[in-house]
Amino acid sequence: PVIFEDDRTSVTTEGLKRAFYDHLFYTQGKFPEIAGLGDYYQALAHAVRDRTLQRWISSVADHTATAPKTVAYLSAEFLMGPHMGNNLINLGIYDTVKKAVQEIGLDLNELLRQEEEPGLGNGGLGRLAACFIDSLATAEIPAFGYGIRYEYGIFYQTIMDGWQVENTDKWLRHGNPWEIQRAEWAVEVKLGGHTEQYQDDLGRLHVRWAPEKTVAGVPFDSPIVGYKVTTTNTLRLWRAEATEAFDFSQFNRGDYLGAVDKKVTSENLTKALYPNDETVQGKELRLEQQYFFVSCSLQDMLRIHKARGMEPDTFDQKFAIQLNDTHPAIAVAELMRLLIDDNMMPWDQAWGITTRTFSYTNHTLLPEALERWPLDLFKRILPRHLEIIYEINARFLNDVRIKFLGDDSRLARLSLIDESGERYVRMAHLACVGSHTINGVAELHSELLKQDVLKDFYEMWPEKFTNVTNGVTPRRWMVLSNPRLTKLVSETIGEGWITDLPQLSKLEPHAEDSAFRDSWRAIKRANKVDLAALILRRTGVAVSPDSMFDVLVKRIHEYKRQHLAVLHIITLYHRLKSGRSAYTLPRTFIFGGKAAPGYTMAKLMIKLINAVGDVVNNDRDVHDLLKVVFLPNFNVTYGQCVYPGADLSEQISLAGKEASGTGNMKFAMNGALTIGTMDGANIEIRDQVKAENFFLFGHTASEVHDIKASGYRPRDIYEVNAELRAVVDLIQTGFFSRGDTDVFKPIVDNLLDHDPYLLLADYQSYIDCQDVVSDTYREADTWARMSILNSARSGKFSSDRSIAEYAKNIWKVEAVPITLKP
Ligand code: 26M
Repeated sequence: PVIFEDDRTSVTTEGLKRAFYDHLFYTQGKFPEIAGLGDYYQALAHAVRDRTLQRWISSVADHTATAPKTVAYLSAEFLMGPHMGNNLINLGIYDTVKKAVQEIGLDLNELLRQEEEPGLGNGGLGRLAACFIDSLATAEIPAFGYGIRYEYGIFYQTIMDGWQVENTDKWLRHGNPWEIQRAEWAVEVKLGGHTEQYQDDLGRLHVRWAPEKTVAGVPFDSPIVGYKVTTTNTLRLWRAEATEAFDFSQFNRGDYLGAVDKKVTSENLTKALYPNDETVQGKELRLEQQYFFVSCSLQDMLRIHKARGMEPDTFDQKFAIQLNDTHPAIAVAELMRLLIDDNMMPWDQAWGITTRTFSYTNHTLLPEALERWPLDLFKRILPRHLEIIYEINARFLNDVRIKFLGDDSRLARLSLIDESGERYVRMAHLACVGSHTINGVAELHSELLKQDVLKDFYEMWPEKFTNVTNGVTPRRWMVLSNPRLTKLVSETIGEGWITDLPQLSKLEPHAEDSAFRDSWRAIKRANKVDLAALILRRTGVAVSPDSMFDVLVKRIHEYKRQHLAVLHIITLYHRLKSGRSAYTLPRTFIFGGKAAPGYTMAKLMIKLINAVGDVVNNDRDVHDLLKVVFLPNFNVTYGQCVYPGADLSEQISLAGKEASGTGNMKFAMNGALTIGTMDGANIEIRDQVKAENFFLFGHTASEVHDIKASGYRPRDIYEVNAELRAVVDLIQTGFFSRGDTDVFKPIVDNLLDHDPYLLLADYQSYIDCQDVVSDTYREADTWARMSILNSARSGKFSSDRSIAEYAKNIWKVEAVPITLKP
């Protein structure tokens, strides 16, 4: 039933056109004649946001009235990507809006390109959070995403002379039409200072935290619309502001500029996203960011809980809180503080509630990514939380002592405090102790957690450990980004696959239908033409859609081994130069990804890719058979063009290092074949698509373990492998650096003398496998069959499946269908 239809709710072409002009005039304040593309985008965005509101408010009203158990996904990052296209898809109004916009004389794609994407994340972890909140809403599960409204998201990357240069990402420059500021639900967050004990009227002892300063947290809400359901959840991101009280006291002392200065300092808290992934530095501001958004979010949940007429003692029955890695792990101590100090709850009761509320997802096995805070820093910022952590630790270690009597080294290993040298608070330990469930993000990763990184915790509480393999949302990563494929698939098997991805298996028989294969290939070709246009626009390099598009896009990291792909490129180049061009399949190597600004080796890897590209792309002997491009500023928006246009997906991390990977899933869904190692979710992708449709190479995680244990000597491999030696020597002798033998020396020396990520050990296997890839690609029909089967068998990798598992096994939450309110 149409609830009430007016300029702000109508989804007819006429209604949408009216709404567009209305916002152009009343929101943008422009006549159509003088409005620009940016104004048109804003007008359309407001028209679309209006159409989310009926569902959004209805969802909030229903959730308030019936108080269902609600998920709170706590994440320091939400890498949302542009909202507009996704909202059009999920609202089911994409085609109508496209038509309305056309009738106005505009092109929807051009309008979509106007949106500055909210890049509030680094990579996989932040993007996973975005896919998960899409799937939560689609599953009609009441949920909040809680995070930080960074003013500057992940930096904007340009390439100058082959080097990465970072610029700030001013994503809020033109305002954010998708958010609503909720000043009325602002909260206060304390920082620093000291604690003191006091007695209440009944003579009971309590602790009071006298902070050095307070900051205000202001929520900014965006609607998260489920796909073709009424449920619309809230992404609530917190912005730090100066508290009124703080300003005022300064002002009264006559120090106006001092007050303004403090205001600026407070606001610095949510200024910028830390652009590191997988390595941590113990920066004070980062700890403040983490505590700030955690405290805001927990206070918010307690407010909602009380507003629904309930007491804190039922909190765990109404909220399931997921910790997205350890970044929000301070929540364990903060909930204890709120229950004990603010709600006067006894310790044991508070601890029961806390451990029944939290669950923790680990995303990494890399030791350098494990968060630990120097004790003195921690104490200076969060004195009360340190006391609480000491108490948690004392009780926990007592349990350990009883379970493993006499095992003192185990106590030291498990302690929440690292006392082996300088003292640290171990955040993963806090997360493990405070959670009822701990999960890894792919089968192998979850196994390695139990055997290695969290072994002692597994031995303490084996029942806490489980696996939830990651997934990605097919709405953004197929329907929105690959409309051509979506049309073909839906015409062939209906539309059920969009919310039930395993239905893609109905495509399998069509792999044997030559007309279907032709359509499939034509779609890939058209997507490659689009991708080639993007590459030309962004790099100036013309690439041919008739070449194989061989793609490696992800954060730049030594463990992800982008430089192994470079060794392959140089191998092919070297073969070509020695007159073997007849065997060379035309390939375009497409790289993209950001390096952490302080990660020198990763930045050098980018320079190497570009240096090799410069030589290869411009060498006439190559006859355009090989092209190497580095697409600058790889982000969600570019991903939407890259995954659909890829022939080959490179997933070449050292086995045992990539927790899961999620790009691998986006490629497979869109019909790319994978060349990959036995790492993360690659293993499960290969299980699904079957070995014969997957290009496997490299040592397994357990072989890697053995190689390292028996004293790995990479130089020995270099000495005996002539082709590898020629390749490394080309880099070493300055062939790609105009004779400069210094610039790439750190990479070469590292490979020959240390090679911690076993590039040389996996080199020959990789090259041989790539030769098989080339031979297979030449058999266009075989490739098309394999491509169809990859997509048809990717159903497991929908985030809908991941969310269903979390909901059933971890959160114990259910769907709550929403009725539209008049
Ligand atoms: C930590 C401290 C200070 C500053 C930044 C960080 C930090 C930020 C992001 C550390 C790690 C971060 O992300 C890690 C990440 O993205 N991990 C990836 O998670 C994906 C989703 O589970 C997996 O698919 C990838 O394999 C894993 O690398």
